[in-house]
Amino acid sequence: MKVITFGTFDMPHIGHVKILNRAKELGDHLIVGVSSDDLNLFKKGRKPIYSQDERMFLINSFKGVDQVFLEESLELKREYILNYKADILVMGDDWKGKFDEFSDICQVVYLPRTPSISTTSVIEVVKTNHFDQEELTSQKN
Ligand code: C2G
Repeated sequence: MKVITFGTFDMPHIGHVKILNRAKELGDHLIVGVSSDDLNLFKKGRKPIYSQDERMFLINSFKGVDQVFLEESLELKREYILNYKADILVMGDDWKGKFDEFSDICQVVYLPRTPSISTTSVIEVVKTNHFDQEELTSQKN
């Protein structure tokens, strides 16, 4: 069974690893569409911290991942599913209901998101810690 999933996977974290592992458990071949830098600019209004080449390289290095490709448009999901002959589409449940239209060509499964972790929250922690560090340094001087 071939499983396909999509995502930005910027600064990969435990939530990403968990959904990839759980997606792999549903079949024997895992294909990951990594969204392009331009698609993210359009989707989230900013480019990811890691470039698309770095993100594809990182995701391809994960044990359970068999194949990666660049997701260049949200409108091409049906074509990607058909081209890669996927039997199952897996997404986190923040996308619940959004891909039900593809249930005519594959099984659509939404898995629960890992709580309390996101790329955005990691960026915030890094920013805050940087600020604290600056405060500490200025207090010392
Ligand atoms: N995810 C998760 N738990 C988290 C964070 C993310 O399970 N704490 C899942 C998301 O639900 C998604 C996958 O990890 O299925 C990738 O998440 P993102 O990198 O945030 O990708 P996203 O921007 O949702 O892109 O075509 C769809 C898009 O490309 C999906």
